[in-house]
Amino acid sequence: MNNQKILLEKIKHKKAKIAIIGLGYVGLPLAILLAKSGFIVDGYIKNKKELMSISSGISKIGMDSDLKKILKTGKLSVHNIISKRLQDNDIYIICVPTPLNKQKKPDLSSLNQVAKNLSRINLENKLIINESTVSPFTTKHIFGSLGKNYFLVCSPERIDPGSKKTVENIQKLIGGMNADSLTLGIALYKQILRKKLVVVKNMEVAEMSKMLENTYRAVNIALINEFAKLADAINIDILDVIAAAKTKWSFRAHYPGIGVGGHCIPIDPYYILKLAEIKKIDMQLVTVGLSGNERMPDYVAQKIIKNYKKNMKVLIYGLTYKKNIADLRESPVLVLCQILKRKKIDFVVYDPLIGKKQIQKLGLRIGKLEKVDIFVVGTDHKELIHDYSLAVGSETVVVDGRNFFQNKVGKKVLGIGRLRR
Ligand code: SAJ
Repeated sequence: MNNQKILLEKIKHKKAKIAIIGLGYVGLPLAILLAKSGFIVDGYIKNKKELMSISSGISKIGMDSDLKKILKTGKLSVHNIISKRLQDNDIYIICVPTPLNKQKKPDLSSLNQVAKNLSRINLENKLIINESTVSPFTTKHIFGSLGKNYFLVCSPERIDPGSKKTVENIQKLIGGMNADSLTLGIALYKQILRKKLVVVKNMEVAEMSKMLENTYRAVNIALINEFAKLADAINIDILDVIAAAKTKWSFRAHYPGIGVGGHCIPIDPYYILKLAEIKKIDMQLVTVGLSGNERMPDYVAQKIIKNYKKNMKVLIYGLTYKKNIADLRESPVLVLCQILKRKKIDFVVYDPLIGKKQIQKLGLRIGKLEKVDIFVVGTDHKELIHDYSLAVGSETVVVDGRNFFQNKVGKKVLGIGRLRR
């Protein structure tokens, strides 16, 4: 039996030992799912503190009870990435971050570090799967020449933090370096995914699709933000307009807001812009869209500044990048806070999901839910529905950065593209 068949049999009988490199929003749910399905899974991370906390069943992504249960079975264990155990695995699923550096260029340092670790072991007859978000040809460039006779696929992650969509229920793409690699990748995911895999021609199609998916979302959010600003100027309610446009089959609704945060949408398009720059292809629609989104915190700040008088009490409610998850990464509300600080506007913040220590670490002052002069909706967590009445009095001006309020509250509600109420 040839090497590919040997690994295929191991996958089919759940005997393949799986390494998940990176145990964050992508890697940890995947590790738990694979372990629950019966595989032996080794999670690898480089941060010692995180390693200790995950090994004790504490995850920063709110999967503690699942994690504790699966750790008890012994099917999942957590190791340092430099552990010799790495060479005993058969399959390596890479789920490390691909952020931007200060110049908003791709930062592939985590991926390159993983490649270095893998290049030190004998990869013969093993399978590498890249789930990290990269632009076309990156998977091949970084993981395509680490040794002989190993297999390589790209299957970009499609996690949606905070939603009910869980890993096993999300349709995924997969593209292989060659047919044998693809067969192995499909066999593995078939063991855990409920949704049929979408097999694409090669790894580059998978990489480029992920870029298109998230750039499409970023640019469409930018478009609706621009329409919302015009709606503000002509006093038409943008939500009425979107509701009307949604009746057209080819219109996909996006909604204006205080800005675009998270580790995907505001980040991934810069990866495709870098490739376009190298290939001297003009993608200014993407560039202009991204900067339009990045200006939204300032658009909201202007509404606060216009209504602010010295010594007014200002409360910003909700700091995270989107509702109902405790994730501050790239949050536009933090950009708003910096703008208000620069304008010497005194404010306090309140977020039901973010602890006091974390808020203080951000250099922000925690406020109480009590009557204020200006109440700013930074993030519309589900708790807002009852929290707001503690802070919004009859004279409170509400600056609604998420168009949460459908009716008038306080003295007036200033939304983004909403009728002044
Ligand atoms: N946002 C808007 N208007 C919108 C939608 C989102 O301003 O109409 C803002 C959100 O407030 C947030 C940011 O954009 O600040 C990103 O929102 P998101 O809903 O796209 O949330 P993410 O970052 O968790 O996006 C994830 C992504 N998943 C992956 O990349 C694997 C993204 O591809 C998905 O489209 C998205 O989930 C989803 O909701 O499906």
